[in-house]
Amino acid sequence: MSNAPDRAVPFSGLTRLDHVGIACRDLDAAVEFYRSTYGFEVEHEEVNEEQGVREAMLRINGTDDGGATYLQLLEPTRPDSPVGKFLERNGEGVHHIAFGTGDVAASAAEVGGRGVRVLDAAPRRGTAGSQIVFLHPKDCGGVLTELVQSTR
Ligand code: MC0
Repeated sequence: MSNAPDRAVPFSGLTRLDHVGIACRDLDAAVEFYRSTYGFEVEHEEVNEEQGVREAMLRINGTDDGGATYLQLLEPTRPDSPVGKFLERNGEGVHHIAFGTGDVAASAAEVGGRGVRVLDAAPRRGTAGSQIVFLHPKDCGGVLTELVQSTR
């Protein structure tokens, strides 16, 4: 079977898995688990008050398009944030996946044009100065999905 894109489907501009976001209650403990169990190191850490998270990016590998793939560990800064509510309902675990693109506004418009609800009217600031939009999990098979234009 060929992996070539089906050109009957308009190109979304998505080129890689940028990261998997994991909700945790204690960021330092989660970082230590991934470091001591797998040897993954933190490349970047920050607080994003708009999103209500303290987060750490652990680089897993580089990719052909010059980007990279990460685990993103997310600790809520307040209980009424998306990650805070997720933890309350589900406990710790996978919170979202994020696909990388060179043009997040164009990719969001493409995907939105196919009937998927885009949760952000304009891209917001994500990790390390990236531009991000979220897609509604109910339109994505139950998976909260982020599109990210990374600066890395
Ligand atoms: C909620 N739902 C999820 C979900 N969060 N389903 C799958 N994965 C998730 N992470 C489901 C709930 O179970 C519920 O289903 C329904 O969606 C409504 O959830 P809710 O929490 O009661 O309602 P809302 O509408 O207030 O919030 C859900 C929504 C929100 C996805 C719209 O969390 C949101 O806007 N998220 C995007 C922003 C975000 O997550 N930021 C944190 C990461 P039922 O069946 O019970 O109705 S920030 C980040 O990651 C940045 C730093 C970065 O990457 O750089």
